Amino acid sequence: MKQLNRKRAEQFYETMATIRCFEESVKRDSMAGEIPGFVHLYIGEEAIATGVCAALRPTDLIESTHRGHGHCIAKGADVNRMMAEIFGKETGLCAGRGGSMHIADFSIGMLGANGVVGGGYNLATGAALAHKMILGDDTVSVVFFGDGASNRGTFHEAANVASVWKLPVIFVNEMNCWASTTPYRTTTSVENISDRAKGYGMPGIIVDGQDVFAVYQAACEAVDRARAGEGPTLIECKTYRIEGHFVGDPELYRSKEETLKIFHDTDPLKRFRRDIQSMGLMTSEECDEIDLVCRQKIKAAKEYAEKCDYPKNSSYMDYVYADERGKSDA
Ligand SMILES: Cc1ncc(C[n+]2csc(CCOP(=O)(O)OP(=O)(O)O)c2C)c(N)n1
Ligand SMILES: [Mg+2]
Repeated sequence: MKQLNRKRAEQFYETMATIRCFEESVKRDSMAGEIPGFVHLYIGEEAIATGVCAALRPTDLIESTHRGHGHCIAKGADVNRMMAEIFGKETGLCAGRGGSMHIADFSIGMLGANGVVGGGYNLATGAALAHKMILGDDTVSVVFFGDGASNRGTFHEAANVASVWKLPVIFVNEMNCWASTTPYRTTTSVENISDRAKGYGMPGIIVDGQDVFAVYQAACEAVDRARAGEGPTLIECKTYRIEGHFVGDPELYRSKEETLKIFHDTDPLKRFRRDIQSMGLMTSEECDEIDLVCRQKIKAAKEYAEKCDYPKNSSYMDYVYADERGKSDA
């Protein structure tokens, strides 16, 4: 059983606050038309990426979704280069070619966000297979996925092979009650996504996704299991999608009042603040100080992204091929 000490509390709060500030900044800039392409925000779901990634080693791997900024930050991505990527700049983590939905940074084990819903399972499972069978180390691979994504065939294929071959994969479901405009109950055959684990012979765990420490504890157990060669675990984190599906979504399918009330009652940052204060681990002033540092960090990231250059037109073929065939002279 892990203990919540001051160092860990600070780390959790800072990661969640960084994600929140990052997303609020991206939301403003996307609404102002400064960001190309669709943006999907992680506001209200910060505890999941934070708790899971805190249970991992830097060398462990994650596969993310279209809603992936929080996963990148929690795994340790540089926020300046993330912001530059979202703005489409050459200094971005993928040289401005990927944007919000395709951020990757292999140097920190972030194998990629993914615009293809359900596109991450087989990449994460394949990476786990490679580490277990070829590289022969005890690296663990995590795939984040939504409730809607759990209905893709790729989930069922990956879960089956991961279980049969006892691969070190952790399936982390972000059960936020919505898949785009469709409510969970109208599209999904099971009461809980974790029920699906039974069909694949792996443990299926439900955790309160608004409680960062609960997520961390569940992730630590799944990581231990995976490293010990006992195979995959499915962790279902109950959360709620506070923002529209994408920035600019008119949200005609649900009431704003209801969403705001849920956020008011379940905001993972406010809740963690209350918890750590009542446990005497951090004061309100110390949390405010972290908030301030995060705001400054994200303001600097935005300034960095704005001043960087867009890729040159002549470089449009760069990175199209893995070898040098597509490389321009510029
Ligand atoms: C293969 C595929 N089908 C459909 C889409 C369109 N689409 C983008 S996000 C989304 C909903 C995903 O819902 P969920 O998996 O619950 O993730 P959430 O957005 O709630 O985080 C859909 C249908 C897509 N990008 N890829
Ligand atoms: Mg969803």
